[in-house]
Amino acid sequence: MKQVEGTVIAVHGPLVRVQIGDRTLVMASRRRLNWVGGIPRSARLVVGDRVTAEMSAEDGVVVSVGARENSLCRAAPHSGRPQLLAANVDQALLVFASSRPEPKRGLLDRFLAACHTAEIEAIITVNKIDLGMDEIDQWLPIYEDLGYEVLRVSARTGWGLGRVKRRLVGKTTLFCGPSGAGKSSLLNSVYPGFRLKVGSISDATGKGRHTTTRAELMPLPYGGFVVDTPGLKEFGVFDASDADLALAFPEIAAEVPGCRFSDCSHVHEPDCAVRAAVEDGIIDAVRFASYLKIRDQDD
Ligand SMILES: Nc1nc2c(ncn2[C@@H]2O[C@H](COP(=O)(O)OP(=O)(O)OP(=O)(O)O)[C@@H](O)[C@H]2O)c(=O)[nH]1
Ligand SMILES: [Mg+2]
Ligand SMILES: [Zn+2]
Repeated sequence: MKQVEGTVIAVHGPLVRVQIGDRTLVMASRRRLNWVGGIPRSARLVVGDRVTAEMSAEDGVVVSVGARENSLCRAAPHSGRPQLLAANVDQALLVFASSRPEPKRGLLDRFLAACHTAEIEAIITVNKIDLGMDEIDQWLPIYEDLGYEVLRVSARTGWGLGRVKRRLVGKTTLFCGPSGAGKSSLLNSVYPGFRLKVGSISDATGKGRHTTTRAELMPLPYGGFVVDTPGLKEFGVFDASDADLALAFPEIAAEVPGCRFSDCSHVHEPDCAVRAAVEDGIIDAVRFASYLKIRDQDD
């Protein structure tokens, strides 16, 4: 039997769509998959997985999965359990709207921490700047000062799209962020050939309508791949010890060596350099609150 290699570009329940060379095939997978890198905690195929399939005539069945270089999880909407978004991505674009829906800094901080622990480069993208930038400019510079790359764009007017396109060439980029932020709109502006479905913003809640329902990996005409994903409400940071989580906040990590106790929790101990830095305004109080919230929720 002939074996071929491919990449999972979409998951439809028990079936996956696999890109093999320049064609795609929907196939099932063998019940006992061979996980080359060892069985991962989330042993279900996701977009970005590199697979080997056995072909018979026109049908294929996935038999093995390559070791994942990285993967990014979100917290599942109801259970809160880790749910993989995608595997083997080079970078992640977190798309927020400047307004409608209102950006949530807690979600941004979680996303940045999750990318850090997954060792995936994060790029903050603020879309809809045609609706105004005054509010976001009150806090966005905090992130620029921390060294994060920030792109300000408008899918509607095309402002800033050139920079986005240049950042995508030759890479596999995950687009994620809340519903209605304009991930699919941005992808359509980057390459109109995608023709992705775009939703509206509810007048009642100011939120998106969860228009994109599954992650999909798509090739860019000028090289590289993008993954559009459904809007997420919660972003989990899993498998990070308290010390690792502090490392995911670079400004906190920088102060930790100054704490009197090496296992300082930065909550109640005397001579805590982290809390002192928060009080002095060296660490932004919202960022510190995000850190504490993640630490207390994601045990
Ligand atoms: N004013 C303005 N509206 C935009 C912009 N980009 C997208 N929108 C609007 O925002 C709404 C949501 O856009 P989508 O692209 O569907 O958002 P999404 O992030 O893909 O949402 P989900 O698929 O639900 O996760 C649509 O009504 C778009 O027309 C922009 O740059 N400016
Ligand atoms: Mg969408
Ligand atoms: Zn401390």
